[in-house]
Order: sequence, then structure tokens, then C-alpha cells
Amino acid sequence: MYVCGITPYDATHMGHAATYVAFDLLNRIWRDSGHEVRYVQNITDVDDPLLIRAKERGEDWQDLAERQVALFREDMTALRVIPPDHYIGAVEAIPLVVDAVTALLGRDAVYDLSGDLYFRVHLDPEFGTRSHLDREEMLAVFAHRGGDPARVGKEDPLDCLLWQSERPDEPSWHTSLGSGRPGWHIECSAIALHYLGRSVDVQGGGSDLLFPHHEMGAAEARVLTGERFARTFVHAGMVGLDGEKMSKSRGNLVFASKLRQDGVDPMAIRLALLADHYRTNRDWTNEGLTSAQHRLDQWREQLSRPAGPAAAETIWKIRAALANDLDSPGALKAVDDWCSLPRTQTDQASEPGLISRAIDSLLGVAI
Ligand code: 5CA
Ligand code: ZN
Repeated sequence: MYVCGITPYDATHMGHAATYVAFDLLNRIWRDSGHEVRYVQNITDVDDPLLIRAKERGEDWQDLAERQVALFREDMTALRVIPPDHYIGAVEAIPLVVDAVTALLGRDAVYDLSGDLYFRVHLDPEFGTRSHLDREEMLAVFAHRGGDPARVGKEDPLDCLLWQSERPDEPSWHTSLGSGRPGWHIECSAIALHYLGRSVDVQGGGSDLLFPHHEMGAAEARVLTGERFARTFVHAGMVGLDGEKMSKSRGNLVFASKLRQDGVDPMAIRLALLADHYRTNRDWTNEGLTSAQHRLDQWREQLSRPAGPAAAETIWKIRAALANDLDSPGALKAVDDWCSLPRTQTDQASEPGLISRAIDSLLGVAI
């Protein structure tokens, strides 16, 4: 599984948290089913948005990235997200990107525009089959999400940047491709192909990455390997605040670290995120957090009793819900239902512990 990681500034907002908790559920249900999971994630630790933000704050871009990655990792630990096996920064992956672009050059998939190297997206016969957008839509979305369809001299407005030549006052690296830095999509395809082989079971991220990022990354990988890059593309819904997408540019962010500082139990944050299905676009609300806290209190109260009703059926309900496209609301309901079963003479001492362990391992909620 390859899940796109953060660009390290303004982490960890509740949109990020929701997306990584969703893929953590997938990781957990796979492990529970006996699969060996290999999980890789990147950090986009050099890119325009990071450099722009660092400049605005008058901070060194590397210091900003380092601080934000540390904060993100603390937040993920607090939320009990199982870390990836390989967590790879774009900067450390530059040699992988150079190798990948060199291989693409050998396939005639690259052209030079004033030192910048572009990928011919239509060399991938399956271009467009992941996002299902038509050309008009692609052009519109590309312009909004880091692309440059209007740049003069491109063979096709949709072609994407593989390598950006050195710009004044911007970081760059001396490589066989010239002095410059990696484009965005090739960062992820190069890392994924290197650490996971020629294809992955799941390529994941938020739905804002479907196009252009995942379409173009998959196209690059397809031209490199001749194989389908991901068996499945999985996209989490967007989390917003007050009806607007939560984003760094809109500035309507709720941070996991701030909630933790305010004394909110990270397990309540996690439960609030699990209360909705991962694919739904939704808002982060105070009411949602309050009801998650209430649910956590209920669970803790019931699970701290010396005995309880039989656990086995409930545990299978949790598994069945998660196996059904990560139906976390269904899984939470199974636990709620167990908590509200009447207590009787036949209650066994072992049962609350079994439920606790199932909640811990399957849902990542420590009781
Ligand atoms: N570094 C790139 C991916 S290679 C990136 O998109 N970084 S990010 O910091 O902007 O987002 C990190 C992850 O959180 C991505 O998977 C993204 O899709 C997801 N994400 C960003 N904003 C939201 C949101 N409001 N709701 C849900 N997920 C989000
Ligand atoms: Zn990515």
C-alpha cells in the first residue's frame, strides 16, 4: 500500500488525520486477515507550496519541514496510526527520481522546455482511466492543482513536470538531469516503484489527489514498467469546517496537536473521525467530537466491568463491517450494541477484555 504523505506545513489538520486514520483501518483489517502488509508513505519535503509558506513565515524551508514532520509523527502516534514501513522524503528520494526520469528519457517519454523536463502523459494508453475525467475537466482541475496547462511551448497542455530546472533563490540539486528539483508526481511513483515493486495493491490519499496526482503518477509508472501501477485507487473524502474544504490556503484548519494541547483525548478524536464513512465528504464539528467523547466514556464504563455478554459475535460484526469497504460507522455500532446489551447472570469475566482487544487492534482505539 502506498499512501501519499503530507507536504510538511500546517500539519496535522483534521483532514490529514481523517485520511491517515482511514488507511490505518485498511492496514489493520489486512493484518487481522493474516496478510503481510508493506506500507510506504512519502513526505513532499520540497515543493512550491512548502517553499512559499516558508518564505511567508520568514523561516528556513528545511526547518519548517523538519518541525512539521516531527509534529505529524507525534500526532499519528497519539492517534495510534501504525507507521509505514518506509517513510521517505522527496529530498532523500532525488536519486530515485533521477533514475526514473532517466528511464523515461530512454522511452522517449520526456521533452525539454528551457531546462524543465516534461512527461508526455498520452504515452500511457490508459491515461484518464483512473480519474474518468474528460479532457475539459482535466484541464480545469490541472490548473487548480499544481499543474501548468497554460505554459507556452508544451506539446500537450496536460503534460506534467518531471524535473524543474534551478530557479534563483530556490533549492536545487546537481544531478545528471542538470541542476534542479523533482516534480511532484514522479516523486511518488519513483518511491512507490522502488520500495513496493512494479505495482501496488492500493494507491491511497484524499480525493483531491485523484487528478492530476494519481492519474499522472500512475501514467508515469505505467510507461516505466508496462504494467498497471495500482490494482485499486482508494480515495478518502474531504473533511471541511463550516461547509468549506479544510485547507491550508483557506486557513480554516483544526489541528490535532491543538486539540491534544487543549486536553482532548486522542482516542475521542479518532472515534470522531471513525464515526463517518471514510469516503464521505464531511465537516469536522464540535458536536461530533463531543459525541465521540461520550461514546468513549460509555465504552470505557462498560468495558471496565468485571464481566459482560458474549463477545464473539460482536467481534465478527466489527470485522464484517470493516471488510465492507471500511464501514467504520457499522463497526462502532456493533460495539455500541454490545455495550447496551442487558447484563445477566450468564455474563463471563473474559468477555469485556476480548472486546477491548478487538477495539484496540481492529479500530485502533485504546480503551
Ligand atoms: N504531499 C501531497 C501528496 S504526495 C499532499 O497532498 N500533501 S497534503 O499535505 O496536502 O495532504 C496530505 C494528505 O491528506 C493527502 O492524502 C491529501 O489528499 C489529504 N488531505 C488534504 N486535505 C484534506 C482534507 N481537507 N480532507 C481529507 N484529506 C485531506
Ligand atoms: Zn503523492
